[in-house]
Amino acid sequence: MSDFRAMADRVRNWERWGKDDELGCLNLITDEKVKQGASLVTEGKVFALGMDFGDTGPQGDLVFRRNPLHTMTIDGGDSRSMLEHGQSWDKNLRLREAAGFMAEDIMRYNDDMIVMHLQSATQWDALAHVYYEETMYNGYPAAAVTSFGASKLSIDKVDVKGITSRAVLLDMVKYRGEEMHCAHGDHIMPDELDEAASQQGVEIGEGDILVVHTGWTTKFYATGDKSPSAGLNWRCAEWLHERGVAAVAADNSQVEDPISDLEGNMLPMHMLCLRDMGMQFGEYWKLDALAADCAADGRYDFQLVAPPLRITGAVGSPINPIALK
Ligand code: UVW
Repeated sequence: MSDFRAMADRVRNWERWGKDDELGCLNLITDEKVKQGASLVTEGKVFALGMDFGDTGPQGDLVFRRNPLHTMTIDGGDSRSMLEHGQSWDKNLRLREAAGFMAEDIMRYNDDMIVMHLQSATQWDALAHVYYEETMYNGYPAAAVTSFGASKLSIDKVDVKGITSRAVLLDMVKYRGEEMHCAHGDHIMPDELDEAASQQGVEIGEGDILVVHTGWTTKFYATGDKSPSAGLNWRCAEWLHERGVAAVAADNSQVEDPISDLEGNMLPMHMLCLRDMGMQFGEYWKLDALAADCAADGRYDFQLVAPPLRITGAVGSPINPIALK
């Protein structure tokens, strides 16, 4: 744990962008960086990186996170049976009557709703998502998150940044020569990130978003297997800090390996990145088509557009990130 503590001290960004800052490393995305990202769109290729939100999603039988529950609140059956019973299904009935329209309207509609864990599939973790020793990023107290939501570091605070920038994909499946995914337990180490970048001929610069392909979603869609793949080892936190990465995303469940090699610290990279550095995590991104295209054209950088939903006080947001080349 002493190595972890020492690294936490080295990478901590508290007050780097002011004592009231709630954006963290997204501050590194400058106007120039946004323009650089946009300049990478040269071919009109679009990759939607979101998984499906529904009962075929990646959640297993953990009680604290389930796949979304989607239900219809009105459909054709309702309007037919309401009309049969002399009721109007028309939500604008009073307005139409006030406007003098008395004839039954021909318009019909369907509505639906969803009940979901915001972290159940493709998502951003907000900086309020994790903490240790009762303190979150920039020194905000953990008590700023209550059952009413997060009054600090919630996901709706970061929408001012887009979130869009130049992004770089590091394909660890290709680098390791795996057929489908990087096996769980074999943590991805910082020197492998360097070697993969150099093999791909790409550099990671300040303000870039790093996207890591571990093959987890490829395996999930091919086999239905929800067990983990490898993730980044927590020592990669300093690698991200040194390069000025603005945010990191992966196709696995937690970016980092779900079993760390640190006793008493289940998710050390979450602690270092989200809490000490102020770096958001993107999880469950669907990267197989993008990775295949990058391998085919040899270009591993692109524009990423991944805005969170403005869910007030939320500690995460479902998203459908878009990569453009
Ligand atoms: C935790 O499990 C705390 O976080 P996530 O899976 O959203 O990264």
